[in-house]
Amino acid sequence: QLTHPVVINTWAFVNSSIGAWNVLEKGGSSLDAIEIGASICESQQCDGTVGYGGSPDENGETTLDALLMNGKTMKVGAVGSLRRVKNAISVARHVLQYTKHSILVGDLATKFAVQMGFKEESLNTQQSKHLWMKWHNENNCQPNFWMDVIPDAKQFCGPYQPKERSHQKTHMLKGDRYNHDTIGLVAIDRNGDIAAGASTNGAKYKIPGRIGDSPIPGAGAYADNDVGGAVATGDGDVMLRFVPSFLAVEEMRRGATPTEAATIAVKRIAKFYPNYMGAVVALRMDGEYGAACHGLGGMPFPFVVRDSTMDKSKIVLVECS
Ligand code: SD4
Repeated sequence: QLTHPVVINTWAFVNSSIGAWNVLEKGGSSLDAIEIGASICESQQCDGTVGYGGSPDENGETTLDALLMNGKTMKVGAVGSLRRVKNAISVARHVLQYTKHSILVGDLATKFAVQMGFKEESLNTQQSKHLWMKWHNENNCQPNFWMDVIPDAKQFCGPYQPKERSHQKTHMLKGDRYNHDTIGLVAIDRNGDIAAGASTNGAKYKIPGRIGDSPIPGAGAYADNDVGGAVATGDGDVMLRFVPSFLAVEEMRRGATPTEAATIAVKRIAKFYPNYMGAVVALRMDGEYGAACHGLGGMPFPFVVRDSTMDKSKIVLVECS
């Protein structure tokens, strides 16, 4: 059955929408559209929170989380804490397509990626080094391995004792939306097949090894051809406990509109964590879409939509609870 393609994505990442739409318009699959859309954000380092060179961990390293889900086969491919490979969503695609597994993590995900032909290279940049250095300095740091890279590093001394793992405090700062900008996309192609996916470099100054919600099926993204799909963005440590993308899809299955479903998912989390920040975007198989958000410091949440009735990708703003 041929259908009208549509793609929605989190935040105002319009270039990803355009890339994904170009695939769908030519009759490409929703999986391809998600992969292309997310990889555009990865290479353009959207907001510094997707792709290489952003959100350094406590050791100063950027690592990547990504997930791709096929709503026709219910297959998933994901990578968590992927090191030294820039193309997280494409590695996730390889996990989905060429293995029987769903999630690979850390160095061994890197090894898999290299075996699949991906290039191994540092994900750190001058910008991520400076971000890390500033944070490290504010947290009473000592001379460290950046000394050869940043001569000023010599002046930062003292035993390095992270004060109450201070990334957690920064993470909750109201209005600090730049700590929370995962690209998440849901797309339906001409064959009526849905897919969803997400890609991020996670939370700044995280404990090395931490993964967020984005690579967890049902948390970062979820898709089911019978109903629709959803993606989530925000404070991943808290959000993943509620598998909000899965919840939004299940609410749509029970008859909720996409906006109602996203609202239910967002509010479920707020009941336990009133100070969290996050958003859920949902798409139903008939092309209807909606979103809801919580705690973005008074700012509305933007998401992008493109379907065949539009001549360009449209940014929609949602007021948060
Ligand atoms: C995480 N959810 O790792 C991600 C961060 C993010 O929009 O930006 N979400 O917690």
